[in-house]
Amino acid sequence: MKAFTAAYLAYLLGFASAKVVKYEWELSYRTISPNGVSKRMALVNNQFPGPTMRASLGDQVQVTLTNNLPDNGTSIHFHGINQLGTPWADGVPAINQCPIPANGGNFTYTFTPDEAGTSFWHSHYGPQYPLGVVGPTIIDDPSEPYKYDDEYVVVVTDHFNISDWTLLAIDRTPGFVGNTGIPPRPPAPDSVLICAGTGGCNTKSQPSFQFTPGKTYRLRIINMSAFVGFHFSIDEHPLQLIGSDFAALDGKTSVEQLPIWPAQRYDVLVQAKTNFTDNVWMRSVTQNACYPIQNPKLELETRALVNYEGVSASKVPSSQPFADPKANDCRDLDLSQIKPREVEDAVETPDTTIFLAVGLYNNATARQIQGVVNNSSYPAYDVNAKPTLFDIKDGVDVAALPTSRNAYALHNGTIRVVLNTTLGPGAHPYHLHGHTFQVLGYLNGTYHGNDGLDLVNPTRRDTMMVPVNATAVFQFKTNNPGVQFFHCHMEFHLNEGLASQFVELPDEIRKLKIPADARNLCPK
Ligand SMILES: [Cu+2]
Repeated sequence: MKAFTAAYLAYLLGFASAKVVKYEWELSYRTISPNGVSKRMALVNNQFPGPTMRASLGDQVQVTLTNNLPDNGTSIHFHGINQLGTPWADGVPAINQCPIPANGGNFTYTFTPDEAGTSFWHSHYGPQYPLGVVGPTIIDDPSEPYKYDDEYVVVVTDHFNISDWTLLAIDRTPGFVGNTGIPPRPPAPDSVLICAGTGGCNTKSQPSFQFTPGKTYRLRIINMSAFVGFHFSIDEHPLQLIGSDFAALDGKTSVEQLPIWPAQRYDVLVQAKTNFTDNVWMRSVTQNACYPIQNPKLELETRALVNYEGVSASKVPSSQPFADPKANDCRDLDLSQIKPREVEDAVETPDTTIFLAVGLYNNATARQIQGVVNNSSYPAYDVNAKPTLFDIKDGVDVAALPTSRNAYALHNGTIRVVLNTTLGPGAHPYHLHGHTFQVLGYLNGTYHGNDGLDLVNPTRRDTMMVPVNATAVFQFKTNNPGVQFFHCHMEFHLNEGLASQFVELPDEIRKLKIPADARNLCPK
């Protein structure tokens, strides 16, 4: 899809100045209290959020992760990084890597980013990521189109007091709640947090972002939630949209309220006022109407301080929020508001169209909530299964994979996916690995070819909020041999089975040379 964009050309030309960027990360348990309640978390280098992985387009990144957990494997997925030519570094157990073993196992993720912007990395091993195995990713574009004076990483996330891995698995234990005939639900968040980047939530504190009058700030806003989405805003300061996920935007739209769903990122420019002698609130407001599971004790709004130079940080703002006409509608921004900077129209006639009906329901026989894709629930807890990538490389046909793997073969050409959520209640932040795709539309009715779709320079991103009772249509070109996980990014929905995988260009996968250290993670 991005094969001909300026960013990709810059990436190719950039090899002259490309660097090797190395990180040494260590995962271990540590007890911290991000919301004032003590919790044993799994942290990389003892930080929550974890270290920032930062590189430039064309750099080779080498992240060595040592797993010092005594009792669980792990894996890291660099969300949004396409892993072109390195599909074994995508970090999904049972899809494209075997877990890094407990008690000192290690693996070096080696890859070359091909898109710039803001993202994050996280464990893809069972429901491990809400335990803290998560941190920011920044990929710099040497020909960055936007000018700004300074930048901040702003992480918004939900937080759960439950600390034990098996308790997070509570909704996978078959049974009913009392005599209700309803299977157990996953826990609701206990808090929502704003964290000022790496280590920003190691202790409970109100984050503070410094503004100097007249300067322009780039905020890299990342939703690292396992479950909930937010409306983000800064009182009296509009947000100029310059990036959504790894797509640079045209910068023509400013918003007062920014809906941001799990795993989505927005880059915005904020103009600090001149002659301003006050502080204002930054707000992240939980969109609780989107979720059937709620905690009445959860404080829906969390705030951070925007502290103007020359004003005491202890001065409590009296600023008021913008009115919110879009409150709780559980939708992305209108697609017309997030147009990419580099124009690319959508192919009108895709080579392949895949129809997926997805949703959650109470399975009375299994006594579990199950997420299904075309009536098949994906076994996300099966972390030790042989990765599909290795099966395909070893000659297995896609058609011969177990049905529950929800595998679809993608061959050469333009792929259109029509994703329907009328099967069960709920809006789902759906993420595709390996591609920044074009979002052609969220339809209220049935899919009829190009009717109602936006084919003129449509939004590009890697995580879209598919509304309730809707049909999302998105499109991409196959160019990335590998096995691309496609799943709801609400961690519990993924673990309930709302996932499938695209085996992209299987004939090309068979020509890949998979490094021995990737193979060696698998049991002999
Ligand atoms: Cu979901």
